Amino acid sequence: ILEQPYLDLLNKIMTEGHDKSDRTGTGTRSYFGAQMRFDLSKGFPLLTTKRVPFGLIKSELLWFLRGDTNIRFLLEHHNHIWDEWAFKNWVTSEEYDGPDMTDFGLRSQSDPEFNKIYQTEMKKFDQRILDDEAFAVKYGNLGDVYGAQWRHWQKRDGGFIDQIANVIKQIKETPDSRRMIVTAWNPEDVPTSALPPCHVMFQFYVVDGKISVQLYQRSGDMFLGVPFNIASYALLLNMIARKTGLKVGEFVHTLGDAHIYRNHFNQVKELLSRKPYDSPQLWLNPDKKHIEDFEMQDIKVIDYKHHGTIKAPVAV
Ligand code: UFP
Repeated sequence: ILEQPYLDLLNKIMTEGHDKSDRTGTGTRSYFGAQMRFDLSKGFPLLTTKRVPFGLIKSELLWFLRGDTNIRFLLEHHNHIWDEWAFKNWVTSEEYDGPDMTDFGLRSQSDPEFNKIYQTEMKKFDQRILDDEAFAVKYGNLGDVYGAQWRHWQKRDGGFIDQIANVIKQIKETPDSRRMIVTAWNPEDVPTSALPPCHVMFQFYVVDGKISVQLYQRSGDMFLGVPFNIASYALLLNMIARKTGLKVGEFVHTLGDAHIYRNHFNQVKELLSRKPYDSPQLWLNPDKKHIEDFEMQDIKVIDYKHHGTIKAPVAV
């Protein structure tokens, strides 16, 4: 069972984790320094014990790989996972003159009346990003998020570094290298960033014609975030393998603070009571090779058999 390491880690956190307060005020049970290994030659680690929306994972990864940091591309693909961050730029700007949106994240969860107003404002915002290019340039851009760090890391001398292109070159030319790393963590930006990178860095490793990747994730919401993160890096590794002509090896997922929010405990119990299915397979269009050429329809999971969705509140 490909997702077994994930299920085992949930179990370990529930039984051995420490109850701990956190930034969001929700409270978590947390375990520090955990590792899951997924052998990607066996299948694609999209969870089967609940439905994970793969379309969102695809469009987000394509967005990162394009070096795009504007939510417009995501909205064009009906992906709303980064909306709040751009919305915050807008509602805290001089130009915004709509209803008061102070603390919209918390209030939208606790106040149903406010939530309606918030949803309406968010819809208007999204539509304007799609319809009005100048508005999108101004308020849709998230600045230093993964797309920027991966593909155009700003240098002090004014130039930039394309870490993805560099690492692909290394994999091809010096596959034994122990320096094949992409990093997103920039200590200079952290104090001013709304969401410092969760996926801090990843490293590639090549042996016997197979390529593996290890991710260091500083903080993982095990129920909501981590299933996305697993699928995203598994997809990335498959694309890099395609590009470099190697077979896929393992995805090694290392976590710093691996936590389950207190208001996800019941959902976790439900998930752990379910019997996993065989994992799906990933299909990449055989005519595509370059990472930049992939589009949504070039990436599919096949034979994805899964249990139903389990809803859980997002901690903000
Ligand atoms: N989180 C994830 N995966 C991600 C992401 C966020 O699990 O890809 F962007 C979760 C981890 C944590 C919260 O629960 O979001 C971020 O909060 P903090 O910065 O305080 O760690």
